[in-house]
Amino acid sequence: MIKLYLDWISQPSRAVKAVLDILKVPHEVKPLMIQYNQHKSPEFTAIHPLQQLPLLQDGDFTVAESHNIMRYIIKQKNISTNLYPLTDIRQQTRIDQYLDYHHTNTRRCFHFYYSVLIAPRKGQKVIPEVLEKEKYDVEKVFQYFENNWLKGKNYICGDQVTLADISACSEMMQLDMIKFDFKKYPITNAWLHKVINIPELYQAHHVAFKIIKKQNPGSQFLK
Ligand SMILES: N[C@@H](CCC(=O)N[C@@H](CS)C(=O)NCC(=O)O)C(=O)O
Repeated sequence: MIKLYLDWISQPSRAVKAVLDILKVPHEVKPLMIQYNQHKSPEFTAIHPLQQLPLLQDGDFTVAESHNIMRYIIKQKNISTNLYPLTDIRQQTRIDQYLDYHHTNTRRCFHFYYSVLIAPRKGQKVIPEVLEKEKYDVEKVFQYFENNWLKGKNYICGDQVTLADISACSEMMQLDMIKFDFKKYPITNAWLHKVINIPELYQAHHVAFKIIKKQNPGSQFLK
């Protein structure tokens, strides 16, 4: 049985979990909590020296990096899905284009969330200029979604939900914990509602929503 190591608070972990559930791939969840350094245990380090989540183990084969894990599952099991259509090279390339962009752009949401919510809790000093820059970077990503990725389209890569939407939505939802004003970006906000309401993705956010409920009880995404 495939094993998926994850932390429910981790954005890429939630995205992979949702994809496995959407595709109905049997797997066993191995939850680890980064806040308690469980990903740094000797046992986990032996499997994944980079000590990062998510991680997938398929027998004796270990697969790291969320986007890589998603594509591995689809290719390895030869699954026919609009999430990443194996027979349409152009659509695959569009999806990969977003997934590559994600790491150095959308992922910046994490840095801003961390500085606002986590760093102060850990007693780490947040430099105001750095925070300002992180906020600016996130706003730039949202502007790019509004004016490019989602312009005139239902989803990032066209009319169908793909891995791109799942990964992006999971990352952006973290900002709901710090009361980010999504409504400033109406196209992106409407798209976020569509994507997060995919039942498997909503379910993968069950722990995230507990935090959102506490930090941002007025959240538009709570049910
Ligand atoms: N590019 C990686 C990012 C993985 C990543 O940054 N995971 C974080 C949690 S969201 C982690 O494991 N952090 C623990 C650490 O770096 O100590 C992916 O997409 O899987």
